[in-house]
Amino acid sequence: MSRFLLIGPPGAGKGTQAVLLSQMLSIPAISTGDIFRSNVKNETELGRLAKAFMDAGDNVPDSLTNELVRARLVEDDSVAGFLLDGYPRTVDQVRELDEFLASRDEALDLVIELVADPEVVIARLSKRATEQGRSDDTEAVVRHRLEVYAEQTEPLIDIYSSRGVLVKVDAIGTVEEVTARIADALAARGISVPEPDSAAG
Ligand code: B4P
Repeated sequence: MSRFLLIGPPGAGKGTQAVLLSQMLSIPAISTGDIFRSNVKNETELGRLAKAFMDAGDNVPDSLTNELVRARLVEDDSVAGFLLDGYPRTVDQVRELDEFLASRDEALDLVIELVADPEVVIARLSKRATEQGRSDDTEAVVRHRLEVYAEQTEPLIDIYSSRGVLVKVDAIGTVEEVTARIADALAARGISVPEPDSAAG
């Protein structure tokens, strides 16, 4: 079992936890947000197309997103497993991912939902705005991102829940506390997670 998805509202800690879990589980973390940000930074054609959507807090169109995830998932390091962070986040993206994984006789093993109160995530992202200056972390844009999450991504929770692969994890607490809760949730499903120190060695 090593095909995972981290899902949750903006600021719930997906990116933060994905980096830690990827090290602990020795699988790549694949973040569509990071891929888009790197394309924006490097001024590629994809970055040029994605930037306006990201700055407004809207999802980048599925036509741009699906293709890049497919390309990433066929890379050698993803064959044995992966941790998706922020993809899929629309019902169409679920369909696309299902089709792709089915073509390899695979499916997601576990979907980890990070549950966080909107006011907490707004506070976290406002802090990040002052630290990193991300253009989509202003309060107005964050509120819009939360609406987009509620409309377009929350329906995925029911989809994965009905498949019996969803686990909910409380994302309020320190980063270490949340990581420990995820590790417990994985352990409860028979997936052992080495301690960060032993995974690093
Ligand atoms: P993402 O990069 O996915 O942005 P995000 O939802 O804010 O998550 P992120 O990983 O950055 O933040 P995290 O919660 O870890 O997407 C950005 C944009 O890209 C989207 O709006 C969209 O335009 C586009 N996009 C991405 N994927 C797409 C897709 N599949 N389809 C269409 N469009 C797509 O952390 C937030 C902050 O909280 C951090 O500063 C962190 O330090 C802090 N934090 C984390 N855990 C904490 C804790 N326990 N306590 C205190 N602070 C914590």
